[in-house]
Amino acid sequence: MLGHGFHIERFDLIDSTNTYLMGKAREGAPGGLVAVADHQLAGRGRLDRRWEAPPGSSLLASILLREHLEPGTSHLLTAAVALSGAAAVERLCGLRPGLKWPNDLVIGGAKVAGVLAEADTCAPGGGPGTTAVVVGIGMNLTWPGPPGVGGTSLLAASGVVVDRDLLLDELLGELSLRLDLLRTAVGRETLTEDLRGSLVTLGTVVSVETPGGTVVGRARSISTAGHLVVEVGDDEVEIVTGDVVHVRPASEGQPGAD
Ligand code: BT5
Repeated sequence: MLGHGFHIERFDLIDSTNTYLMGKAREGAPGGLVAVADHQLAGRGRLDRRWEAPPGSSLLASILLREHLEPGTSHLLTAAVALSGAAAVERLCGLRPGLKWPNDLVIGGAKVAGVLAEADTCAPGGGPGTTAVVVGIGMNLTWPGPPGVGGTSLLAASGVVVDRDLLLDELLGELSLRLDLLRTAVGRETLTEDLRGSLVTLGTVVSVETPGGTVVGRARSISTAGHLVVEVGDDEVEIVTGDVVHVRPASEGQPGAD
């Protein structure tokens, strides 16, 4: 147990910290439960993708949250964890990762961490009107990710070998501040501004793979619901879910992989 109102369970080996905590949520476990593992056998990304990490190379953690969420604000939970991760890295490594919509932390365009949020509106427990949401984060400490995915590690980017438990402690301290912000309208506006200011995606030309096809245009903003607003010709397209597969500043003539 560390401070900040979180209760931490540690595992040498687990299938997935997200899967584990979702099971605990369905058993009625309280918000604030954290699972952290040295190694996952079935680490997950979005859309059934894999999150890979050799044993001991990464922060692999999930947090069960049971917040009263105003309609359309659930993306702020993902943002709160991502921003907390970035702030914790800045404190320990002296450099601040940017956020890449919708759920990556990047340094110099390379992915150093990914966030996965999963909700179960039927899970018992929690106060009236609260939803069980498990937010997981995988952050590369010493391994830059699998070949060919354009990843990096904190070690490669900053030269610092970050202690996993210290990083988790910093992240949870930052998160508890942001959970307080989530609980008021003014705080949510502050969080949204922080998100907008941290998103390296905004202002760049993006190609986004969406379920409905590829959208190419300039990323203009994030809607209050967390959707990416892309300017395509004279129109604005609001993207609910997708992968930014390609980003370049408008001033550059040639595309560059993000
Ligand atoms: C994510 O998904 O980026 C969310 C990753 C969340 C992982 C954490 S670990 C703790 C918790 N428990 C879990 O089971 N999951 C969470 P997505 O945007 O779908 O990105 C997945 C893609 O990132 C993969 O398809 C690979 O291309 C790439 N990838 C996999 N492992 C990586 C790594 N270590 N570093 C960089 N990229 C990676």
